[in-house]
Amino acid sequence: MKSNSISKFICLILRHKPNTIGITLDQNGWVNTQELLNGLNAAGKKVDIEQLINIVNTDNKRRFSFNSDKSKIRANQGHSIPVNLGLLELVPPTILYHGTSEKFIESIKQNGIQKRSRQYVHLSSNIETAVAVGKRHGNPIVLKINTEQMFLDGYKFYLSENGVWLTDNVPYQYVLS
Ligand code: HQG
Repeated sequence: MKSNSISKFICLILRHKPNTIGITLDQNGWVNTQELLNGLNAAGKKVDIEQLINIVNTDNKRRFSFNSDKSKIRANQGHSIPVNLGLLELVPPTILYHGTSEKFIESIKQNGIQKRSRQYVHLSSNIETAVAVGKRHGNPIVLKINTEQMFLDGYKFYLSENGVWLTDNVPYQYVLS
């Protein structure tokens, strides 16, 4: 199978639907690497350990991590199932960006930026990433967030292993433009 489509499928398994291939994640989001490979192959997604290592090493957003001996693997962020990633709470940059679509703006004005089906609201430190994220949903809009003020007001921020900033929700009053 092509690496790109297998990588997307692994993303689905490790973030949202592990039971599609009959596996479960532990409470920290890890699954035994061999179990993942067995499940993928049984589901007709042919992949071996070398390919999997290659996917983890070359993924453009570093979406996955192995543990130190590669006996376990997990997604670095983006989950819709509840897992505890042991994320470090950090002081955010003064400004972060959220990419969304034009069609969500009215609702965001009313309700703030919500995590929807995921565990957190995803924010990025650069505009280009936010544009790309927004494009996934339609006509992209980039919201500039006053994360400095949010932090001063007690909101918590986490940085994932692959550099995505995460928070629980962003009330609209913190959107600068
Ligand atoms: C929007 C990708 C209506 C929100 C990216 C977003 C990211 C609202 C959509 C990661 C709303 C949820 C996550 C409200 C928020 N009313 N719509 N009140 N509040 N929304 O896919 O942030 O490539 O769950 O703006 O890079 O787009 O998969 O979240 O448009 O980091 O690794 O509801 O996924 O990473 O969409 O993307 P999503 P997201 P990967």
